[in-house]
Amino acid sequence: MLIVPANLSPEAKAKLAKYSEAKTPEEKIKALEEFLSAVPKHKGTENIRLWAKRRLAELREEVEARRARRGGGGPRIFIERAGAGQVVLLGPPNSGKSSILARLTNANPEIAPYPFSTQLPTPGMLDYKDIQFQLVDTPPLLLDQPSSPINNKVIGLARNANAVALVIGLDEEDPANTLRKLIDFLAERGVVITKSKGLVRIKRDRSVNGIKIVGHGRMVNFTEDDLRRLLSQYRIYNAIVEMEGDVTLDDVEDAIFTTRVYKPAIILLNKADLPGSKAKAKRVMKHVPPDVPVLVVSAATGEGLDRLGDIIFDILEIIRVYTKQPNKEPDPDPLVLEKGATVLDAARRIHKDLARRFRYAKIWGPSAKYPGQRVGTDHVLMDGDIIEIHVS
Ligand SMILES: Nc1nc2c(ncn2[C@@H]2O[C@H](COP(=O)(O)OP(=O)(O)OP(=O)(O)O)[C@@H](O)[C@H]2O)c(=O)[nH]1
Ligand SMILES: [Mg+2]
Repeated sequence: MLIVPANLSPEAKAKLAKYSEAKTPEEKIKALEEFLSAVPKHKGTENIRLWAKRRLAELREEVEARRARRGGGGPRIFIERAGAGQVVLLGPPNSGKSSILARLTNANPEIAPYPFSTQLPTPGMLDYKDIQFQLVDTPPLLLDQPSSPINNKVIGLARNANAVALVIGLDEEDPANTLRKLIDFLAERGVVITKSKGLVRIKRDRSVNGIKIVGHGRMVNFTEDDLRRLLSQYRIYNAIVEMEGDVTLDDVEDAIFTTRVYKPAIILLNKADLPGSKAKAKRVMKHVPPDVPVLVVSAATGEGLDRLGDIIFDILEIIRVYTKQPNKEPDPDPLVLEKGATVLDAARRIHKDLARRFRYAKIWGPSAKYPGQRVGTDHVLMDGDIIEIHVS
């Protein structure tokens, strides 16, 4: 996590502000270089200097990659989403990401007893109760080489996904430590996997008069005045600040520099077939963030993996709603909607005209008081519902 030291000189803060205002990678590089030369070297500024250097490396990488692309194509690393949700498998080399994809889907990724066998992301579809989830195998994250260009690409994939699965091998000497490193690694790059942790998003917006606070966040040990004062130090005067969870002033300061995203996550402790792995898994459990589900699995035997679909369904917070025409059977392919979706959301999803011409809907299933209940647009749907929409 980036913590901007309170004793940073006004000059250094101004340079940082310049960085956060910069639009292009080239401008950002210039601002960061100036920032680094304006920060005195001592223990109190160590973290921010490290952050700035890492960010610089990433930006230079980005500029380099763009030049290379202009030079001529090259493989695309982005995987278009498909199915009811995209779940990206993340983890250190050799943890079994490719093996899990191969076990659960039709995909045929390369699997090898040595690290770095996967070079490009590979998607595969996992069948689950009338729907499918897209699993994406990725090249390994190099936790000990923070500025490796592979890392940035994999983080990009994670940011674009609906959820992430962290894959750790129980053959590791200290899997708990690897897991902790992986979670920190993601958090430092703006991918957070627990909701309880404060999430802040700052959207600069000149049309907003002053600082507008939105969301359900709880401000821990600071006031709105403190927030305004902090933002004004970075010359942010007009912005929407969105907060979720327990937010500290440090979280706000972080958000000025990195856009954080929350990704629902599951932890897969793989290679549970190996001797001694169960005891290791127990020790890892003690270090898992409380609201993140964990499965102890084996890609080799399939153990534990039968529960993966249920958990993905759960963390994505979605529901399946089956549509039907009057006097016909329901469509076997359900709509996939967010938990809490209403009849109006379903109508809009089917066709944009449908919402306008809507008269009433009939509902069968979990949300219906009785089969065929007649409801209006506000009716909240539940997983497994069947809906028949009547229009004028
Ligand atoms: N015993 C055992 N070995 C496994 C299991 N899953 C994977 N392996 C082995 O671990 C090695 C690495 O597996 P991969 O699936 O290639 O691992 P990966 O995470 O994709 O590796 P990279 O692509 O290098 O990041 C291979 O030798 C696999 O056969 C498992 O559940 N049990
Ligand atoms: Mg692999």
